[in-house]
Amino acid sequence: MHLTRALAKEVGNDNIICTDVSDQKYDFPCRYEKLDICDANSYRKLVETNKVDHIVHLAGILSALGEKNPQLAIDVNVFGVVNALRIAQDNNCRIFIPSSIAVFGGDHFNKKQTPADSILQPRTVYGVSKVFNEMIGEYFSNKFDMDFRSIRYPVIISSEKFGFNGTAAYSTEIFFEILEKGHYNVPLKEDAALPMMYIDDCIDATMKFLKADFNKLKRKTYNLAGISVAPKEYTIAVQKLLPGSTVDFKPDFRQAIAESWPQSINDSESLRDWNWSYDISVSELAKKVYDGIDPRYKLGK
Ligand code: AKB
Repeated sequence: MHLTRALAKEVGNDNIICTDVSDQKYDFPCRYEKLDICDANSYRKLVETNKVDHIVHLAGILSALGEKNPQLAIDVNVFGVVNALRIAQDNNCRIFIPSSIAVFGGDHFNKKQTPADSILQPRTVYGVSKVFNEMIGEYFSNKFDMDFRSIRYPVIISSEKFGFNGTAAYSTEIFFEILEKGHYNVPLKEDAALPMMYIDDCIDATMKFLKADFNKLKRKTYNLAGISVAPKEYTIAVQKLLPGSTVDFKPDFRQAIAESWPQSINDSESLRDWNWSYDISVSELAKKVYDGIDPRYKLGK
């Protein structure tokens, strides 16, 4: 939704088609088409009929939902991406496919300031599928001379009340729960630090990356660091915004996922190749989330 609006502003409302697997749920400034990206024929027909020259393929099943339904994650994150790459190759399209810090995992990488060229041994089907996305995308790019590029996103936080299918979705869910009930049980341990970024800043980074000169990019996939945020620090910032609220830390299955990921990321190549840098405080991050929440949820606060 956020990137669609940014892309429409960049290329013009008439030069973008937004798709999703469900009926249209949001007001977009551009044409909307219902599309299941696992249906290769429909995907191909939409691209070829409209002479699409740039595919931004965001469809994906996130980590926590993927662990509940691995087959769906494989269908969407693996076979759906193969559909996109084949269609892009046949139609000379540029293609962007997002990756994630979830590609990191196992015991053989540095969890602090994790460099882009680390051993990738993800422990989730989401992470495995994202490693595949990066590798198959790079293969298509090198074999068929395609403009494929990808960003390993950190935890992206929005102010919208939906899904909460990500491992660190607590960062948004906490506000809605506290605004409704005054209390929130954080599904991670206090010290489960993860790299995080607010959605608006993520969109700024993505647009900057998409506009970067492909010939100046020395790699296909780039780290994006955000800032390292521990639940304890974040909940203190939230409680300052919502005085009188209470939180507990009650780790669930998502704790094991969070522990397998980096605590902080080194994204020096992104600064070097496409001039990206980002630094805000945890309090500023929490305030961005809170300020972006629909006022209807804050009545009486
Ligand atoms: C997820 O699914 O949890 C990921 C992430 C790194 O937040 N998008």
